[in-house]
Amino acid sequence: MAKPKLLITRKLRPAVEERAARDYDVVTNPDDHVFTEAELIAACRKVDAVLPCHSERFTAGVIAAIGPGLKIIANHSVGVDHVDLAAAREAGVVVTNTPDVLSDATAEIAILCMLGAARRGAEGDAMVRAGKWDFWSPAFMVGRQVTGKRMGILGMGRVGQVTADRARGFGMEIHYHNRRRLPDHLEKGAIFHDTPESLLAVSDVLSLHCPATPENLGIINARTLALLPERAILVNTARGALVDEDALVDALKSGRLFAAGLDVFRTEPGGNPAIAALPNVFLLPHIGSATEETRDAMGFRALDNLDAFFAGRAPGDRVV
Ligand code: 8YV
Repeated sequence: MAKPKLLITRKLRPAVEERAARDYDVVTNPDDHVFTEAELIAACRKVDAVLPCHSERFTAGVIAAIGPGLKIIANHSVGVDHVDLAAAREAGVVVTNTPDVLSDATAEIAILCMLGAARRGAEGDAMVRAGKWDFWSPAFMVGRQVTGKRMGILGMGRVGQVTADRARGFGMEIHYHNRRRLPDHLEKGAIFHDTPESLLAVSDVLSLHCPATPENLGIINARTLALLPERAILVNTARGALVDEDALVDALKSGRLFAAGLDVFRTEPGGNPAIAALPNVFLLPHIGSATEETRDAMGFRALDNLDAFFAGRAPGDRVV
């Protein structure tokens, strides 16, 4: 039987590419560029399946233009906000993601962002590198300690839960808001808030872990930032679209917010120059899941979903 035709939109780990080439008739993107919409449509028209990252946007228009040949979008990401799920459902296209396997790596980055923001990591690093470290005093580069503070987790899914576990290591008191309250064995003593507002009011550090669903877009804005305790720290390793970046810049400039640690932005790649110009930010280029171990696991998980689908079984991580 002929192998199914699979488009892999971006460069993946060697072992993942090897396994894909063994089991599928693979079309790759040798120079690893972000496809234009037209390129994505043209490439997807020629295959049975696509294995994309969050950098490829499957809008309703794109899904309609691809037409009936494409059977499955097996994402190499846990987030699926780049796919119009209703349009995929309507078109009969199966959609899968890669949950669990990236929770540890992303929680590590959330803790890095928290500490980098709280302890002025970017400012200190830039100063030493630039040869501008010409002074020291006990009053110099004083940050905020996170040990013993309250950590608010907005969205207590898998990544939120692992981030909470890591923050417990700093003696932080964990608070969270989630659509549903977690059972005791997952809650582990964390304090549930039934609204985001109630959570924000107690969060010395607020870490975002909710998906960028339509109702969550801009959930961090001028109104909600004003609910945080004075001089709180915002951490975002989820999606840039959760935050009104103009309001964030205002809060960081005024000192209302002590600092922010951000791995994600509204515009990617690139970020936001107004945020990058501020001293009290610690910034990373969307690398939450970027470890060798996790990228291997994500690729294999996406292939597991494809294998199940083409063997006539239900893919384990079916979203649509
Ligand atoms: C990825 C992500 O960077 O999983 C997600 O939702 O944002 C990231 O893990 C990316 O899509 C890798 O393919």
